[in-house]
Amino acid sequence: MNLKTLGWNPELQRALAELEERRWIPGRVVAEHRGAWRVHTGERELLARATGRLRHKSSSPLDLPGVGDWVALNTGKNRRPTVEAVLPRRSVFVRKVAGLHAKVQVVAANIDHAFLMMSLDGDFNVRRLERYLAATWESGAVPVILLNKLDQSDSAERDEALKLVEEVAAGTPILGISAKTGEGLEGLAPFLDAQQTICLLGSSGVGKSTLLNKLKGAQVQVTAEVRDKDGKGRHTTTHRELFALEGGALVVDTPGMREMRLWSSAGLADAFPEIADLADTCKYRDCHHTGDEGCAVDAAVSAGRVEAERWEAWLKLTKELQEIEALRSKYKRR
Ligand SMILES: Nc1nc2c(ncn2[C@@H]2O[C@H](COP(=O)(O)OP(=O)(O)O)[C@@H](O)[C@H]2O)c(=O)[nH]1
Ligand SMILES: [Mg+2]
Ligand SMILES: [Zn+2]
Repeated sequence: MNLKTLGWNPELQRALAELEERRWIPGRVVAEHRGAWRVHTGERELLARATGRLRHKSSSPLDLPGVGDWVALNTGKNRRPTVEAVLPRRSVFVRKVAGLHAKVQVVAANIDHAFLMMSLDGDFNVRRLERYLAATWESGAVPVILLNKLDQSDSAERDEALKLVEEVAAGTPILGISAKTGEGLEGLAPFLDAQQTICLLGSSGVGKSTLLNKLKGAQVQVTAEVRDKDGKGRHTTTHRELFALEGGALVVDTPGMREMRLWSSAGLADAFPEIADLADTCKYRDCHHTGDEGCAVDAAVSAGRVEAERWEAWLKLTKELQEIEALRSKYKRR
C-alpha cells in the first residue's frame, strides 16, 4: 500500500500544499471510531483524534472526516497523531440521521461509484431505490444498481425486477449478480479499476459484506443469515470501513440503513428527470405542484402522462425535505 494506491492524486497534493503547516502528512480515513479516526498514511495505519481547533471550526458533521476522506495529519514526535484538516472532497454521500432531529451523517467521501444493492427476495423495493438514487446523484458519485441473490430467483422474478428497476432508473447500469456464487460479478470489473473507490449501500441482509468478501477473496467481514421470519437482515456490519482489493480498487462496506432519508433536494431532479422536466415548464414560479389550476405537473399527472406512483414518491420526498428544512431553521434560531 502507498498513497497512490489509496487514491492520492496531484489535485489532493496541491490542496495539501496550500495548508499552512508543511509538516502535516496526508492519510485516508479507513474507519471511524468514537472520537477518533483510523487513517492509512500509505505506510501504516494509525489512530488519530481531531484537534480542538478542527472541532471548534466545524459547524456540522459534514466538516469532520468520514470514511474515505483525505485528511492532513500531524504525526510529530512525542505526541498522539491528530487530524488537522479535511482535504476537499470530490464526492460525499450523506443522509439524514434516523429520528426526529435534523442531523446529517457522512456515509462515505471521495467515492466514484455507489453500488446500490437490493436482493431479489423480501428486500426488493423501488421506492427505497429512488431514495438511494437521489442521495447518490446529490453525492457527486455515479450509481450502479446491483440486484443480488440471482441464485435464489427464477428467470420470471428477475425479469419482473429488472423491468421495475428500469422504470425508476433509466440510464443507470443495472446488474444481476450472486455475491455467493460469483455469477455476474465480471460485470463489475469496469467499476473496479485501480484507485477507484466504491461504496456498498443497501438494507441489512442484501449481501454487501458477502460481496466484499467475494471481491476480496477472503473473509474480511462477518456476514449473517437473514432472519427467516421476515426476510430482514441482521445488523452484522456495525461500522463503515474502507478495504483495498487486490486489483487496486477501494471498497467501503457500510452497515444497513433502517431508514434512508435524504438530507437535501440536490439529487431529486436527477432521480426524477421526467418530473423535474415538467416542473420546469410550470408557469408558476415556486409552485409546489399540488393541485393549483394551471400547474403543468398537475395537468400531466391527471392526464396520465406521469406515473402516479412516481409522482407520489416525489411529493413524499419533497414534503420530507421541507420538514427537515423547518427543523434545521428552528435549530439555527436557538
Ligand atoms: N443465496 C444467496 N445468499 C446470499 C447472497 N449474498 C448474500 N447472501 C446471504 O445473505 C445473508 C446476508 O448477507 P450479508 O453479506 O451479511 O448482508 P449485508 O447485511 O448486506 O452485509 C447471508 O446469509 C449471506 O450468505 C447471494 O448472492 N445468494
Ligand atoms: Mg454487512
Ligand atoms: Zn406547478
